[in-house]
Amino acid sequence: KQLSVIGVPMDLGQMRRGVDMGPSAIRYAGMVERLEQLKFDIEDLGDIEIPRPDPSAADIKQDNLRNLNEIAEGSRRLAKAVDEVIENKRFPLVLGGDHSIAMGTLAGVSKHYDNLGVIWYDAHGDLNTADSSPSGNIHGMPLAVSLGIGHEKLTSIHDYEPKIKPENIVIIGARSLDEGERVLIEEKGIKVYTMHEVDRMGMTQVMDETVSYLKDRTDGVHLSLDLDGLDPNEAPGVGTPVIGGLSYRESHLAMEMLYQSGMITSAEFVEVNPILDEKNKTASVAVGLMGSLFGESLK
Ligand code: DIR
Ligand code: MN
Ligand code: MN
Ligand code: MN
Repeated sequence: KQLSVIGVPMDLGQMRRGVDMGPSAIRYAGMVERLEQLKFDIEDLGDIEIPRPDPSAADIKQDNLRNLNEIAEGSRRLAKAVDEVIENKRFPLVLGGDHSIAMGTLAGVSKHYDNLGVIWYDAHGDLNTADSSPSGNIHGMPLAVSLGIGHEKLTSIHDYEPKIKPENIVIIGARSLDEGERVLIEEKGIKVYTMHEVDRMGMTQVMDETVSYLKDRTDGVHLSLDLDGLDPNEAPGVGTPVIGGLSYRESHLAMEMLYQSGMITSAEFVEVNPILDEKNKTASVAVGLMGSLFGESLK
């Protein structure tokens, strides 16, 4: 299998500095070596250049959309790069950076599918708009934007919209949803496995259902994995930790079952912040999860 890695040193979608070093932290944790052991032909395309915001305007919010223009431009560049990787028949593996980058990733990926599925592994729904957002942070909005809901500068990235359909989304690990996000989930009929369902059903059933749900209706599935989906004890290096999260073992099981399904056609690992981390633990967890996603533990 041929795999292309793209780093996105983006930290403008939220308030904590340091998440722009996520791609370096993940590489330093041994990603390439780990995946090469699985006989991947892996090329690292390096990092996308992210525009620097005007320092005098650094925390001015435009319509409750902090750093809107810079994030839109960075996302356009990412979309282009991801599009090209798929054009070359390679698997795109994107390293964040904050979760706002998913707008660019999905823009580049979904062009190639009629019905792209999305697994959103996250403590949050990332379904806010400028109107519903309590923070003005765009990393809380990429899933809504990809549905075509949000500022036109974001929904129009890569010149088409929407990128995805609500019935092709599965959110796993949610435990911090804002009011507007709950309304959107209900209204659009988005499938969500909160921590309540994971606790009651167990990860095995959650993933069995997720795989059979997406198998019937999609022609490709993107995994967008926010490390804050995991419990902060296992993944402390994230900007918005929420207690009571998915365990290390549950997460490995989920990745192993996705590997067995054979359905994942692109992936991204986001929100790793080495400044908030303990000895690069969170990046190491990310690399371990990549190992399972790409078939490591079944060899
Ligand atoms: C919150 C936090 N819902 C917001 N979102 C985060 O600012 O919109 N997403 N942290 O990963
Ligand atoms: Mn997120
Ligand atoms: Mn499409
Ligand atoms: Mn999150």
